[in-house]
Order: sequence, then structure tokens, then C-alpha cells
Amino acid sequence: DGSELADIDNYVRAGYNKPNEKLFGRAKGKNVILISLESTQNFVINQKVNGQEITPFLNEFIKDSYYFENFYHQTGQGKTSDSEFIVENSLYPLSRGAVFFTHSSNEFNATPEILKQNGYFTASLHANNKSFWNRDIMYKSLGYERFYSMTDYDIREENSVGWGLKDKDFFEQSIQHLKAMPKPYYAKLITLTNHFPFEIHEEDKFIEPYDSSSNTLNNYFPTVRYQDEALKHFVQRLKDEGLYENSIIILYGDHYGISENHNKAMGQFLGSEVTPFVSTQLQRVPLIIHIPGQKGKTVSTVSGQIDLKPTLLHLLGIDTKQDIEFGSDLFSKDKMEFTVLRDGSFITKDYVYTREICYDKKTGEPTDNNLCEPYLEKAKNELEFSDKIIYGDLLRFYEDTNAIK
Ligand code: GP9
Ligand code: MN
Repeated sequence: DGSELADIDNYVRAGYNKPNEKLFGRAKGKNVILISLESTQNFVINQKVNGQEITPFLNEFIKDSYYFENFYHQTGQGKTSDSEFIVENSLYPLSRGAVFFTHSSNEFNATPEILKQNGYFTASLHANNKSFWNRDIMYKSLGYERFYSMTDYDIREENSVGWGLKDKDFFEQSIQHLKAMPKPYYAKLITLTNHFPFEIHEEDKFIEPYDSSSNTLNNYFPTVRYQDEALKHFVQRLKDEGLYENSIIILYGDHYGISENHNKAMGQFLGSEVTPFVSTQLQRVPLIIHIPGQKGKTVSTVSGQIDLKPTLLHLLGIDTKQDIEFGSDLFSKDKMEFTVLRDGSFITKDYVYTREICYDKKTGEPTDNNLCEPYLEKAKNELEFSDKIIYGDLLRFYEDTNAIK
């Protein structure tokens, strides 16, 4: 039965933060355009390589947006699919395997399903084979009405590189799909070009590679730069088509692109050794929320992908008080500065805990482990409760009650 859910329910209720009154419903009825940025880590933002900006478009775009500079990915082995799972369910992914494969027939209460119940058309757009990461199956459980996949795009040799259709062409062709959708819509677009091994055509190379012992890191910069150019094109096209003002645009990095195998080269780029502390801080990915007519702001609250679901629903004026979820509204005044990564590392306002060592964020040096001790239990509980929900398919016993006020 669902009795296991009682403890979890109590825990979740205790962690509930009430929404920020000023922003609750601020984007009510607007289209939502959610963009997953492949392998995009936060360290590229406002940063240069060989004297040139890596993300000139995003550096401008964040000035008119909410930009969260301490936002962490929380993915595991399920990579992009884990990020989709976390962002739309406010649950943690599993420590092994990908939920998209292992628990695709579970009952969920995901953002697309909730928005569908609130009159939205829900679609995911990604120019890859529909069965990759088991998306075609899992998307049904998440409440997607339509998946625009490989067969919905004109993919040819000339417009492809690396894993498939180039981002700029993907965005350009996606405009037609957006225009054809019933409004309001929730559309998730998943980019692809900035994927390992970071291949790019010469004509798309706006900056030169970095120079280090890691070709992976070297080639990462031109593909991030290309993605930035593709985003610039997309936003311009949204403006041209009159879709910009009626939409909130949310961009987030899905997971790291540069693994620990490249620590030496990364250390050279950063100008400091990649210690476990630095490595944890490198798990930050950009989160950018653009709301038409809203002034930009850089927010430094410690947060994670798990927080996106309640944040978005509250912006749309949808209550989440009854939801079983582990994230909280990033705009809430009571939001706790705390984020847990899937490997059990956690980050607070002042500390980073990883590999059983507590680091002081100010110095980046190990400090007294007792300072991290108060959060250890909470970090463990979060992951265990979330795992229980997934392994026991516990949301079966839960009735969704989301409704627009
Ligand atoms: C595949 C794309 C990349 O469709 O989402 O997946 P990843 O390897 O990053 O998980
Ligand atoms: Mn990915």
C-alpha cells in the first residue's frame, strides 16, 4: 500500500516554502519554451578563451533575465535523460542506470502532465531517434502530447555534425513546429551539437580551440560558442515570428561536458588545480529564466535542477503545495541554500561537502567536518526518499490536485 508515502509526505511538507507573492502567476498563460543546453557548464558564462568571449549572446541575454549562478546539475548515469527527469519531476535520478529506462511505466506527476491539466499543449522537440533514452515511452508517462523527433526534421549530411542535426538548423526548423502548436504551449527543445566529442564544421567555428593537452577541452569551446550563436539565431527568429513576447524562455545546462579525466587541462584553463572542491563547483550549469517585461537579475542562491519544477509552476500561477517533490521555488524568500548531488556531495551557502570532506567555500580548503555535519542527514534522506518513490512507484497512491487559482 501507500503507507511508506506518509514519512516522505511529512518530510516534503516540512520542506515546503511558500511562493514569492510578487512572482506567483507572473507568467500566467504564457507559452513556456524550455531549452536544454547540451553539456553546458556554468564556467563558460562571462568567460573568455584566447581573449574571446565563449558565450557572447548568453552574456547579453542574462542581463535581461534571471540568471542563477549557483545552480547545480544533479544527474547520474542517465545524463540528458536524468536532467529531463529531475527538471520535470523535482525528484532525484537513480544512483545507477537511467530512470527513463528502468521506471518508464511508473506514475509521475510531471510538469507536462500538470500543464496539460491546466490547458497547455505539451511537446518535446529533439532531432534524434525517438527511442534514444527510451524517450518515446517515458514521455507518455510524463504527460507529453507530442514528441517532435528525428522524423519531424529535415536532416541531411550538409546540416549535420557529430550526433546529428546542427543546433542552428534544429532551432530554425523548430520554429515551424512552434507556430503550428495550440497555445499556450509548453515546449522543451533539446540541443545536441555541444556533445562529446565536440565536433564542428569549419564554417561554424567562431572561435579557435583552446591549447592544452586535452583535445576534448580544447574543442569544447568552439562548440559551446556555436551553440551560443544558434541560440542567438533562435531568439531572433522568435522575435521575428511574434513568439517572443508571449513566452517565457528557460535555459538550463543538462550536465557536465568536461569529465574529471581532463582535470589537468581544466586546471590550466582555470589557473588553479582541480581539487575535489573545484570539481564539485564545476558541476554548476547555467539556469536562465527570461520573463517578458521583467528586469534582469543575477541570483546567487545555491540551487539545483530539482528546484525548477516548483519555480516554473509558481511563475505560471499553479500551486504546488500538495506535490511530492524535493525542490523549492527559487524565488521563495524561505528557499534554503542547499543542494544535493547524486553522488551524495552537497553544497550549502558556506560549505561544499564531497568525498567525506567538508570544504570552506571562501578558501576552497578543507575545514572542520563538524561544520557540514548538520546537513549530512538531510542530504541522505533526500536521496533515499526519492529512491523509495521511484523503486516503489509510490506516486500511484497519490492524487494530483494541481489547479490554477
Ligand atoms: C541524445 C542526447 C544526448 O538524444 O540527449 O544524450 P547524452 O549522451 O548527453 O545523455
Ligand atoms: Mn546531454
